Amino acid sequence: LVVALPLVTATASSGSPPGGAITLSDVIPAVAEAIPAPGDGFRLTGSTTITASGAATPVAGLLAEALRPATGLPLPIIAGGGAETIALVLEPGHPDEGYRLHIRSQGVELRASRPAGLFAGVQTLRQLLPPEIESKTPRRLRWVLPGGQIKDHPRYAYRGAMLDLARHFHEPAEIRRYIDQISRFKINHLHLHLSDDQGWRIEIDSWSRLTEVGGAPGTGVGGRGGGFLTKDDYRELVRYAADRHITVVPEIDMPGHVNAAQVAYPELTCDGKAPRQRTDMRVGYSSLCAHDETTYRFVEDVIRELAEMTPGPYLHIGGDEAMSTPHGSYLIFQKRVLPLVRKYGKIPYGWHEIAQSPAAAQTGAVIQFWGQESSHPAVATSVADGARVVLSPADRVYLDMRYDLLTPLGLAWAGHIEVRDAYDWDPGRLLYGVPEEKVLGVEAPLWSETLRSSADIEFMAFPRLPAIAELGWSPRSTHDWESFRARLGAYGPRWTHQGVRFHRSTQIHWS
Ligand code: TNX
Repeated sequence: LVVALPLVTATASSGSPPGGAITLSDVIPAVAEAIPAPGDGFRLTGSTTITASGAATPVAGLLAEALRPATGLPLPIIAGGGAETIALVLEPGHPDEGYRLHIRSQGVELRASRPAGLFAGVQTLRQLLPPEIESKTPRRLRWVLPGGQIKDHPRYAYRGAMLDLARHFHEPAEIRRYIDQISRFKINHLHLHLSDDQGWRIEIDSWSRLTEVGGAPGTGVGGRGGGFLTKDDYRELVRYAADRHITVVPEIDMPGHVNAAQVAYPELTCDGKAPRQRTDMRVGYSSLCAHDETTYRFVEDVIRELAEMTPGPYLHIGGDEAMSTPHGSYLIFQKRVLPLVRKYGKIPYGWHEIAQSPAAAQTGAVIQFWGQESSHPAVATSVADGARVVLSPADRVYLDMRYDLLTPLGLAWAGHIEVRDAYDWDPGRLLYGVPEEKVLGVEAPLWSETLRSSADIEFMAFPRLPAIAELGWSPRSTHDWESFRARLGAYGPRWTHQGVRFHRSTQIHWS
């Protein structure tokens, strides 16, 4: 007998007062539905266990790893149930990545159809414990989860973050750190921008000078930094991300943004002459040659090798700012290259300029919209003909834009983006002619011209990334700036405990 639970839609919570009790709705991204049962909370103690078996076990491992340092509790993972346990249960009937969390004084049940749903539920559970749970050393505290039920699932299947490794290389350890942080907000795709005019950051066996030359020291903006991912580095990152239910989306940017490749291989230019190496921040000056078969030999080799090491469904071919590619050549190029992605089993993905090519719709491509306008006829036409869209409007979600005039890092060509600008828009209604059901999701790109360290990355991503994560995950009905800013303010101490140097936006009352 299946009894429908009397769940209510979460209403805007005003967040907890500093030091006040955490309630079931104090989560980022906002949960779809919650019914609190105050007074029926579950307390973690020395006898608490985590119950899991089969495919739920790795998620239980991550939960235990998250809770042990601050609580100092053993929290053993056991196969059979029992009293005082947090049970991770896999069972059919829940939406993709959705989960149910039921917290009672006798125990906790987290249910989902697949491990991704359990992982999402675990991120919720962590936020329901006091901020000190983020401490790396044991704290003496009452570790109580608030009682009640949560039923949650994502609004969009694709919730992404992009990191630019080309303008400044970021080491695998820095990428893993970012993966850890974005996974807390239920981001499920990490897009890596692996090549640009300055550098080439992924090893390709059949064209080895790409990284020998394009990944050499001094290939970052301003001649600083350098480096690249070996194939093993990349595979290891893919695995690390997958353990956190994040799919890696690799991007090779073309036909523009290819100066580094052309320095390594002058035959990739139309005149065969090697261009000079460039580490300035200008864009739009380089182009592959659409009329030369060498181009397609190169592109096919790169796509093949990249597809081979990428288990995820998407392969991003860039396509943006090809200002020195004549329009006709751009169309010829895309007509050849978009189907090549399909040939190697991947879904073609590109910046919205690819919408100019009928091949985008024909190949069922995903178009990443980065414009600032509310109407884009080429994108709307592509969508009507079969393409889907990921939304990255530059004036809302570009994490490399400054917050305000005083921001010490970042650029400002798409304006200043404060937390409220990042939060207050609706992906389902952004673009005329792009209906909600054609929106695959949202993505927050972080371009690295001005960013080098993890501290730089974190300062720009936090607290805006959680705003975009909420747009991607939470139902439209929960959208509420006052609720979001209260929950964000209460999140601040968690970052502080983690050692994340976030931007203390003056729009937020930080606790
Ligand atoms: C535009 S948006 C770019 C990048 C720059 C970025 C800086 C897009 C697809 N291309 O080449 O890094 O602006 O904000």
